[in-house]
Amino acid sequence: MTGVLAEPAALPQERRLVTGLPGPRSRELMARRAAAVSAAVGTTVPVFVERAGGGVVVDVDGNSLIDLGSGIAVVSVGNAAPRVVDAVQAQAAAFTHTCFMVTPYEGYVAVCEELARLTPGGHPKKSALFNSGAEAVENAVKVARVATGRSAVVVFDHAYHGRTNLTMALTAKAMPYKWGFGPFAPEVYRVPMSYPFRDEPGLTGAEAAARALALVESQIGAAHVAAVLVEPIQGEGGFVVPAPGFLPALAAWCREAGALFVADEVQTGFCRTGDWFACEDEGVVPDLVTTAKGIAGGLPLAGLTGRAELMDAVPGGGLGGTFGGNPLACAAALASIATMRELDLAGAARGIEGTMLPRLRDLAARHREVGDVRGRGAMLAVELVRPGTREPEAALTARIVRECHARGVVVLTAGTWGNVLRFLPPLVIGQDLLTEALDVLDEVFAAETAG
Ligand code: PLZ
Repeated sequence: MTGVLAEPAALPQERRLVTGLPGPRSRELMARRAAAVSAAVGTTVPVFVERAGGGVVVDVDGNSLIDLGSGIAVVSVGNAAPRVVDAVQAQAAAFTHTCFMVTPYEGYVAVCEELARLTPGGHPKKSALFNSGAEAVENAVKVARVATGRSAVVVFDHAYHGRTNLTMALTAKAMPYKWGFGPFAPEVYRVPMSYPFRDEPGLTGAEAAARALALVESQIGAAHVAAVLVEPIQGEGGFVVPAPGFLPALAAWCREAGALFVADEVQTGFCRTGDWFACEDEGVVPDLVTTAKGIAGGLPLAGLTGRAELMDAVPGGGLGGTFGGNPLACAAALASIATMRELDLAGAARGIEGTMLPRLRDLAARHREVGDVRGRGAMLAVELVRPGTREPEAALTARIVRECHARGVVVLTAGTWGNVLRFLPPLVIGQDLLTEALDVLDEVFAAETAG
């Protein structure tokens, strides 16, 4: 595994701190930010970026941080990946926008062809392109309702699907995503997720599915369900990996009930979990798949892909948007997908798991605050608890994250209780950087759990 092909040549792949973080220029910019940007928009790391590439983010003070976040699972091919840069530059010089609904262009079609090839299942598929994950999920619900003539949507505890009105309704966590923003869209029903660390020990995936589906049948009625919508591995919810058998059981129930099985692969898709899509791990074939994030190397693009007859059920003109499938974003997606193939980034994700998982398990063996280590590919997490319990340890999580940032490693949190440290390195990160980041994590754990 090497990141060489995908790094801008001039950007050294190293952790280098030349000021305290944030440095003086970042502090100045943070002050301007505070004056001009809504306080409602959060900041994970208070350093301003000047360049980024491979596995590092370089700030305006010249500090180089190791990136274990990928801008929330987006720059899987690396930041400013050479093929993406070339493709976007060429496209920008040719034309930047016509609106696909006004005068179409090939890039949009080519992305939809790739989505048909790459998403699970050999059936005829069609796609529509959008700007954000939330928009793709909204459109999945629109298609599911028209195609089935039903209205109910089933979602899960800890789910995250976006911040628009409908996707807030689909998202579980109130603070900060939904706080005060209601009323929310109706006909959304939440049932328990398979969450092995927190379920009763030994509960199988099939049993967890039966627990959820019993509620669906008694409280909605199978005949009213348009869609069961699930993240194959939950993202913002804390990298919750359902027990084996859970997703297949949901998909089987949907087939039986005439409901659509919708996989939200916005965070898990495009090689992140070691396959093109996380559903492949158990051979699950969704009726509809949503994609975004990693699809286009950092340009905003999202897709909804599904069985051709479902995607064609909506009347002409029923799906769209001014910017959806923007030509720059499509060029970036085609270049990103080519890069994923060329560098075998699914294999790279499995390699990252091979490096990280033993180290995280070793961390768990030394620190009883680590209650669970989980994830797949380059989507890994540790859940922190009060030793000997399953009580969430959000304060310790926040301290560890802050200290990792101070030492030049970008890590993110997740989880309903904010007690999950999640790791989403670019798939092109070099082995040395990854190992160094894990060393920093070890040091920080030792420092923050001492005494
Ligand atoms: N579905 C599974 O993970 C986005 C959100 C960050 P958008 N997750 C990151 C934040 O705090 O806003 C996400 C996801 C899954 C849908 C979405 C929504 O994707 O591109 O952010 O709209």
